[in-house]
Amino acid sequence: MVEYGVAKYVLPGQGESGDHHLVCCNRSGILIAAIDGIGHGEEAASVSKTAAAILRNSADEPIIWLVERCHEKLRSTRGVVLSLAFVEPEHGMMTWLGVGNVLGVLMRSNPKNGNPQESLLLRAGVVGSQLPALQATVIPIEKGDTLFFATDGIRSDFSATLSARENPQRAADRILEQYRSGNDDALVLVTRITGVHQ
Ligand SMILES: [Mn+2]
Repeated sequence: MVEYGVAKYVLPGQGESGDHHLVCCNRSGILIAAIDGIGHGEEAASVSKTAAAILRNSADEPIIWLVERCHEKLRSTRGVVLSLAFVEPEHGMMTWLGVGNVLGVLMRSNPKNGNPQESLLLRAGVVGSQLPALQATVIPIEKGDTLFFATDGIRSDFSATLSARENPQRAADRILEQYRSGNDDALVLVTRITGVHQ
């Protein structure tokens, strides 16, 4: 139902990345997340892994509930910023939501109104310390539509070069190579919707 690729950059001198991703199937769809633990190094990695585990363990819940749950569980930590999407192939719908600055872009495989690109509305805040009012957006999706998530170790102008045709893993590798800032961990997650029942 989806095909995805991921590329990661770990800041030199750090043992592991503070950025994590999740692509996980549940009964009604696919939960997709990119998470950036505040700061970098081991502590950031541990917080973002905790967030990923919370999402995975409750993947059947609505995404607003999931973010609230992460917020409660991460209160004693430095927190994370994250973007989440829930794809429902059965209904041809995607719900997405972002807190902080993990950029989200959807590239349409078959743009009908001339604009192939939609951007995720991000709300300023940190999950675990400053949760904004949460509002998720629901948009229709079609086969071939491709979702890009990139943490802030990737320069935001990456969105000018996206295509719904490029192989997801190749796209993730290319974006990381061309747009990583080099002074932060970086993660690019590219997910293509390969099937929608309509
Ligand atoms: Mn970062």
